[in-house]
Amino acid sequence: MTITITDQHRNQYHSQGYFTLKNVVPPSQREALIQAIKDLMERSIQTGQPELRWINKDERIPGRIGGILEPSRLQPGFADSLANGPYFSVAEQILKSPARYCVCGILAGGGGEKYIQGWHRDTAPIEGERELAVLQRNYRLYTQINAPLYPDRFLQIVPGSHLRKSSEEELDVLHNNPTGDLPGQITVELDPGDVVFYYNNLFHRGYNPEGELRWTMHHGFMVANAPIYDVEAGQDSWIGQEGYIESLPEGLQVYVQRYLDRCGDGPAPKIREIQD
Ligand SMILES: O=C(O)CCC(=O)C(=O)O
Repeated sequence: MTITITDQHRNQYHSQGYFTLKNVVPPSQREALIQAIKDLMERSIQTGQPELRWINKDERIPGRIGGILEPSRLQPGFADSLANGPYFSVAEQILKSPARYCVCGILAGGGGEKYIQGWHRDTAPIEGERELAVLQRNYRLYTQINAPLYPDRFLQIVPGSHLRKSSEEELDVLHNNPTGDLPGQITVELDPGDVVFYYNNLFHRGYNPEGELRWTMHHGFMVANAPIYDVEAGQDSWIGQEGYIESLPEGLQVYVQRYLDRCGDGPAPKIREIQD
């Protein structure tokens, strides 16, 4: 599916650090994903593989699931949704560059299990002399999405906090009460079919204090020619297996191949640092 983003989307992403596309994942794709998650759970229960973290196994309530393209967790529905959905092509428009696979997973929760993250930037320091330089460098390299299969009111963000140093007030909360409120915070309201694209160094957190049902796809995209950073390194151990890339739908192969093409021998640079 190809979606062309508008100047309004670009401007909002630049000034606020995110935008939402409403109703862009059709019901058929969402149903296929729900079935894929159910199949994965049954496989895990029947064979013991893959091991999943369960909130309640009897009620089939899984915890967060990472690495959904790894052979042990891969379901055709996961790969098809990435091949046919709007994710990579919109990420490329945001990054103004060819993109590559970086990470893919599912923010799963429910069963009353509380999920309250501390406020954070994923891949930048919250203070210090390199804070701004890392924020600016990584802004050009990476973007990510949440795409819910059920209504999702669990991502909180501070719009506009992504390309500036943390304020004194923010640092006070982060150091002394990291699960407290931040000035200007909002909840991103998503319904099935919606996708939020956001820069992961926007101050954000997952916040689901009642442990309500959540199955939300969560994927990250890197500029194709960026080095393989520490946070995504090592995935060539399965992407590089003979026949793996060819087993994926054609529309996904190129993005995963680009990951492999960037793998080298040296140590992966640290994404939270600027190398001198
Ligand atoms: O739960 C969410 O929506 C955000 C997840 C997140 O920020 C993280 O895992 O770093």
